[in-house]
Amino acid sequence: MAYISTDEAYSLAETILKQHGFSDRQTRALTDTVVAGQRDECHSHGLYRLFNCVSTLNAGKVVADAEPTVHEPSSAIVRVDANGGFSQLAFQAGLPVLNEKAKRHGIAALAINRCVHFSALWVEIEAITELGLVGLACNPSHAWVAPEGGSKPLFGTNPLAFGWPRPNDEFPFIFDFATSAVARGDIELHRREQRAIPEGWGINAEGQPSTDPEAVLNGAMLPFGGHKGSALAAMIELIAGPLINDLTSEESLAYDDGSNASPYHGELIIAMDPKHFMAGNDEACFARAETLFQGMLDQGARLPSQRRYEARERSRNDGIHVPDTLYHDLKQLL
Ligand code: NDP
Ligand code: PYC
Repeated sequence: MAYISTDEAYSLAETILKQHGFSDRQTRALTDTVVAGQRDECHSHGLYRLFNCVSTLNAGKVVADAEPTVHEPSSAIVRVDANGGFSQLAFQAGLPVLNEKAKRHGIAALAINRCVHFSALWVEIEAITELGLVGLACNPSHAWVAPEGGSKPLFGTNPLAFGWPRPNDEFPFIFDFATSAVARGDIELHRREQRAIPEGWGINAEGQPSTDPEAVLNGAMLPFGGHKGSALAAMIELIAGPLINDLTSEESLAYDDGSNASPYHGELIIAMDPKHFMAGNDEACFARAETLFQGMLDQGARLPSQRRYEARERSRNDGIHVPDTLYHDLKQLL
C-alpha cells in the first residue's frame, strides 16, 4: 500500500490530466475532486476516476478545454452550460451566483446542463455548507439500474446528497448515496480486484440474482430499498432530466453509443439559506438540530460522513493511501 502526500496526489492527477490534453482550468477542477475522494477514502470516486477521465476523452465524449457559460433565467435560478466539459468546473462557475441568490431569496437552484459527470456529490454539498447554506443535489447517470419489479436497466445510479451546516466548526451533516444498492464504481472495483459482490446488488442478463461483478455490470443493478429507492431514482430522472431540459439516464446511455464513457447529462442543486427560514430563531433552531444529531450518537449510531471525516484526519497524519495496483496503473497513464 502506498502513502503519498497531498502535494504528490495533486501532482500525479494534474500531470496525467494535462498530458492527455485537459485545459488548466478543467484539470484543476477535476484534480480537486479526485484528490478529495482519495483523501476521504471514497475509493470508487477518488484517483481511480482518472482512468474514466482519460478514456472518456479518448472516446471523444468530453470537451477537454470546455469553458462553462453562466445564465440567469430568473431571480432564483442559475443555469450553467458546461458546454460538454466535466461537471466540476461548471459547478464552480455557478456556485457564487447560487450563493448570492439563495442569500437574497432564501432558496435558489443551480441547473447544470450538458456536463460529463462522475463526481461524488458530497464535494459540492460541502462547498455549499461552507457558505452556511443547506444543500441538496442529484443527477441521473447511465441506464444501469432496473426499476423495482423490472429486470432491465432503465435508471441511472442517480446519487442524492444533502448537507446541513453545523455551528462551532463541527463538520457538516452530509449524506450522499447512490439510489442503487451501491455505486457502480464499487462494483467495478470488485471486478478489478476479482472479488464477488454481495447478493442484492444486481442481477445477470437473464434477470437472475448474481454475485459476479462482471455478470451484474452486463445485467442490471438493483435500486436500494426496493420500491423506495426505485421511486427516488425516478424522481431524480425527472427533476435533473426533463425538468432542467436535459437527458435521462437512458438518453445518456444512447448518446454514449457503446463507447463506455462517463455519463453526459445535467445536475440539479438546491440551496436554502437558514436565516430566511428560521424566523429569527437561528441559534435555537441550530441547537435543536444538534440535539437530533446527539440523539443519533447517543444510541451508538454514527453520523453519515463521519467515516469520511475520520479518513480525512488519517490522510492528514499518515498521507493519502493508494493501493499498490492503482498507483502502478495510474503511473502507466503518464
Ligand atoms: P455509501 O453506501 O458508501 O454511503 C452512502 C452514505 O451513507 C454516505 O454519506 C456514508 O457516509 C453514509 N453511511 C454509510 N454507512 C453508514 C452508517 N452505518 N451510518 C450512517 N451513515 C452511513 O455510498 P454509495 O455507494 O451509495 O455512493 C458512493 C458515492 O458514489 C457517493 O459519493 C455518490 O455521490 C457517488 N455516485 C456518483 C454518481 C454520479 O453520477 N456522479 C452516481 C452514483 C454514485 P460515509 O461516507 O462517512 O461512510
Ligand atoms: O459509481 O455509479 C457510479 C457512478 C456513475 C457515474 C459516476 N459514478
